[in-house]
Amino acid sequence: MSGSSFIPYSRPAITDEKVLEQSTLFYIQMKTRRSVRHFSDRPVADEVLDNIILTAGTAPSGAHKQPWHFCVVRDPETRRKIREAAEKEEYESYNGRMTEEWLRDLQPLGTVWQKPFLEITPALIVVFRKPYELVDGVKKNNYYVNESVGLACGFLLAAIHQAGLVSLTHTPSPMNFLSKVLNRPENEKPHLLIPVGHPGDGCEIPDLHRKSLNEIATRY
Ligand code: IYR
Repeated sequence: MSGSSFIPYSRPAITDEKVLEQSTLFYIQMKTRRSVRHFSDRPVADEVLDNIILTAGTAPSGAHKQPWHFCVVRDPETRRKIREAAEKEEYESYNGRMTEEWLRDLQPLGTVWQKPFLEITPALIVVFRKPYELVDGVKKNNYYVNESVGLACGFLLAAIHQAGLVSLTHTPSPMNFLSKVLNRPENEKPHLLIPVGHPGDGCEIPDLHRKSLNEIATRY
């Protein structure tokens, strides 16, 4: 017995011209995605966040283990705790833990240890990775967990952008405080903290440039 069962799969018939058009349109859409740090408090519906997370859950994963968990945090008191703990760590990072080179590299982004957006946005999505599952107290291994969760986060960011919203990939370091504040089980490790919402009035982003195709790709 192979233990597998297969079902037919195909995509709708499509011309080469349409493939080109769709790939172009998607690129045009995605290239306007930017990380923002200045959010408004305009609400976002639960259903929107559900769709975004469902999209992230369509990512491929090692042995299809789907080793991720997404926490949607709206509760003000929980967010106050997250901000307090994140800023405590970030203060230490910006004042001694990060190297001079690192701080210089961050200068164009204008980042600082203060993280008001953690309380301003309508929601935070905290992504956890699951190195293993706990089934009746027994550890079951997951595979390529970082790769899988990275892919899911990519899908998540694309879905946020496609919905017309903005986000930030925030990595307070270390971020084990998130396990505690959100009371997560021992087999979940915090991976990324993603504030989601609309840009604030007068929002500005650094004038960054993306590498050209030739810089990021080689044809053989
Ligand atoms: N985690 C810090 C510092 C930081 C690090 C990198 I690498 C960035 O691309 C941006 C920020 C912070 O969130 O401010």
